[in-house]
Amino acid sequence: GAEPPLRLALLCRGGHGGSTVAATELAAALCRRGHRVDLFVQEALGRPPARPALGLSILAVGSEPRALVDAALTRAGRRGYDALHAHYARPLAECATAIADRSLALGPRPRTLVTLHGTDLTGVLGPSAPLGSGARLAAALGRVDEVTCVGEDLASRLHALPGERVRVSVIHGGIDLETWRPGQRQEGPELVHVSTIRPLKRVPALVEAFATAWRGCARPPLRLRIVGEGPELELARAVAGDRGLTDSVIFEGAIPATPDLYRGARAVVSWSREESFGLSLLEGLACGVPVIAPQLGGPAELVGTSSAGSLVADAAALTEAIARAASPPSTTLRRAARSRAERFPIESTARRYEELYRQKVPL
Ligand code: GMT
Repeated sequence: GAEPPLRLALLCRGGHGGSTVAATELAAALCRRGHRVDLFVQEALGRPPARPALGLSILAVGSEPRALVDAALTRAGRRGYDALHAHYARPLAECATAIADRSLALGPRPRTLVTLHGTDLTGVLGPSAPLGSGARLAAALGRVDEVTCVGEDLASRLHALPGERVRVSVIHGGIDLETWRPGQRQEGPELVHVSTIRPLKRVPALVEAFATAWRGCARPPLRLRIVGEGPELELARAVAGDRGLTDSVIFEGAIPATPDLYRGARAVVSWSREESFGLSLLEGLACGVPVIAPQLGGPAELVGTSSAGSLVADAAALTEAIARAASPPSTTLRRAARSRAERFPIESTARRYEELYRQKVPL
């Protein structure tokens, strides 16, 4: 017969980061499948779920891990959770383990899962990471039932962690294809960039490439619309000012991205130094917008061998791709973008996680 609905707790950081958007949209998709989900956020959500979802509760608990654990145990009550799913490894993996340990008094131990989204793994690898942080991450991952990654490339980096090899499944991120779809074209030709404007997003260099593409041109034929806030916002703004592009590079601040932001854009563009998935690129593709992105990790997995975008290896190739965007994409290209996005429905992502939530804990 039909399996009973699950009672789930998803834990995420809150704010505007991609891991939080991914957790929120997964929570909403799980509710549409009939489950009840409590989404615990450390800070307020930057953006609500794209569609309201019955059975979804969002609980802001602050940044203190202990407060999150206590709030989840109170909320769990006698019935307890079937599974606890942390989005972003630390400290949320430890929180999930602590909640599961302390739930034992109530009944069966809930399943524990951690999804690695990117910098939660890559930020602790390599010489610039604080000493011992890789070991702490490995220990945290060693204590949960399942570890998943949002992309193949990210998963391939796990072997660099110290200690025993961590078993991992790749479950790509997904998108609500009902909400994110092509529609009325927006006014004026433009490129769209959405990010948290941190150094790894290389936004000043993106503005520089945009300036180089139109050097010597009195008025660029395209605008570059930048959505987001972060530590390199002022630097990016200064580059635009220095290059005389204050009218052509538009900084929107941290407004929530919507389908209307992308619709009709010439391309959605990223120049990240690393990107394990690339949710905003996928939002653009789903709206029928081709991507211009670095030839690495998530963007390469999203575009695959399709013609849905230009994957560029260096700043010169980025500049060329931006210059080519002066002509509008063909209908064939817009269709290729949409059909590539259709490989990543959030329902499939939710189904894969549901299988992991239901697996029995080995005795
Ligand atoms: O990209 C960000 O600024 C936020 C970051 C996060 O961890 O919240 O995003 C990561 O997770 C997203 C959702 O899975 C992915 O789309 C991003 O590619 C990934 N960021 C990086 O790998 C740098």
